[in-house]
Amino acid sequence: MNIAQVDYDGLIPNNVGLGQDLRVKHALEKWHPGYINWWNDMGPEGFQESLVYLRTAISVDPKGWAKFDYVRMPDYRWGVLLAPQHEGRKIPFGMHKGEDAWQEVPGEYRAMLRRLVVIQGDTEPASVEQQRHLGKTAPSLYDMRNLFQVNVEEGRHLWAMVYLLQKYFGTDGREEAEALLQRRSGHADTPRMLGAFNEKTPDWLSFFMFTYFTDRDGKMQLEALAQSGFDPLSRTCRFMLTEEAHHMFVGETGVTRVIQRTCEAMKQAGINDPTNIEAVRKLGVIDLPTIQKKANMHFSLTLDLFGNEISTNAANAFHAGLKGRYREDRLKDDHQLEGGTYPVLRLIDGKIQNEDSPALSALNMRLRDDYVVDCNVGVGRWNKVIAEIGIPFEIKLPHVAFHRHIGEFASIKADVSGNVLSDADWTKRRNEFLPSDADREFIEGLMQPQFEPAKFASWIAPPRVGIDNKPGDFEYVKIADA
Ligand code: BYC
Repeated sequence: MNIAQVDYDGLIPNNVGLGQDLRVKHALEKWHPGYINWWNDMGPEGFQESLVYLRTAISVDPKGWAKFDYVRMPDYRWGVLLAPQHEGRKIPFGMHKGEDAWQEVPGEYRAMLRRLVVIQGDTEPASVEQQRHLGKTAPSLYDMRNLFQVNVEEGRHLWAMVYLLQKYFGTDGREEAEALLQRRSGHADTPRMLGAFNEKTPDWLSFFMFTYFTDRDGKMQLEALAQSGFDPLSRTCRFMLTEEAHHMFVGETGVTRVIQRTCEAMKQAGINDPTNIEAVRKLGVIDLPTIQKKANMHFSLTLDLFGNEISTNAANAFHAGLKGRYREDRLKDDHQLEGGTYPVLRLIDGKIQNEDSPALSALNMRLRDDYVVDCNVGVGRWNKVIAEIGIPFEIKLPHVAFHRHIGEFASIKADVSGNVLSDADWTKRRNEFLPSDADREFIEGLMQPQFEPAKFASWIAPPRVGIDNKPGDFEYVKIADA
């Protein structure tokens, strides 16, 4: 079959020849009703009957893989799509470097690989669960559509991981696939696996920050897994990355539009002082210091997703050829890292300082460093918007030791500049750095739905261009009566 083309004939669109792979086809068809139940229970609340202008993947060819049309979300064609196989691909790093990439799971790495696939899979439905209430307060139909697009694609990413589990991991893979539908974000007894995916996404600024910061962790982790010597995982992640790019676009432009609206409203009202929070809030926009606090919160929660700075798990996964570095294929070294070192920020005698550590053990740190660089690019663009409108304020990413729950800095309290604070000082100053109850209440109060085409809530600017080049008054969601 033509791998770029997707077979839409069966229940599960795919480009992996499911029609000839009856065991896996049946396993996925058996899993399907549970998935639909999960989607109906935990997917976007109140809009399942609405028609949403969504893109659906019809090919894995980078030039034109998607088509746009109105779809009821439960009818979305979730499918299994892998990027094309590269003939003769070799394992690009670790002890097996240069050997043929694996087309089957190597027995000795089965448990490690399954754990990586399950953790990746678990984040996808978690984010849908976290965002399920947001449709009701969408600031426009454009934004509502983007939210739902992100949601259905996270659903598809779950399918991607479930396919790997069902095809390559036998009975335990099937059990893991079931368990992915059982855990729930924030549930006291059966929570999702990683911390940030059990937090609430209570409002749209959080949604934009989440898609900017946390989906970007998704990008980094997927890039690292796309290097995998286990070829089906690599190919799956490569295609997921093309979808992930839109999610980060939603986050980056979402925050940009919030910032732009705030600065424009301030200018118009003749307010130049960004710390005059009361006056700014009276304009029906979100003040810049509160936007900064939201960024502090989501950035720090996301840093926890990189695991411990020094990690044997990460070293083992690299050594085995299962999880590489960010864009391993573009790096110029021996790709084995046996003797190398990497500077790791650590807590030494109560002080935060760099220490050279074995490069293999420092791989989480290295990926996190690459992540911070990537985050700063968009932050620079946000600051350009503020500067162009002429408000004296800059968004800054907090220090990596700030507000951490995993790793070196979980045991201390630090301010946004990385100064270590006593518990008492932290308690006193916490609301300087993170959203307070009052900040949350203010933002919640602003979250009034705006469902008329071409209209936007008071606190966000319209986008510069529409989705799929649609005009400004396009009805991105045709809302069905509940
Ligand atoms: N929360 O050796 P360590 C995305 C555990 S986002 C709870 O440092 P490792 C998306 C760890 O499991 C990307 N527990 O761990 C975004 C280990 O426990 P065990 C998701 C944590 O393995 C938006 C122990 O602590 N993909 O796609 O080096 C929307 C020792 O830790 C946490 C991946 O993450 C935590 N934050 O690093 C939708 C890729 N951190 O096993 C989707 C797959 C650590 O000793 N995962 N622990 O009991 C991995 O590569 C790694 O497992 C991790 C952790 C980076 C997560």
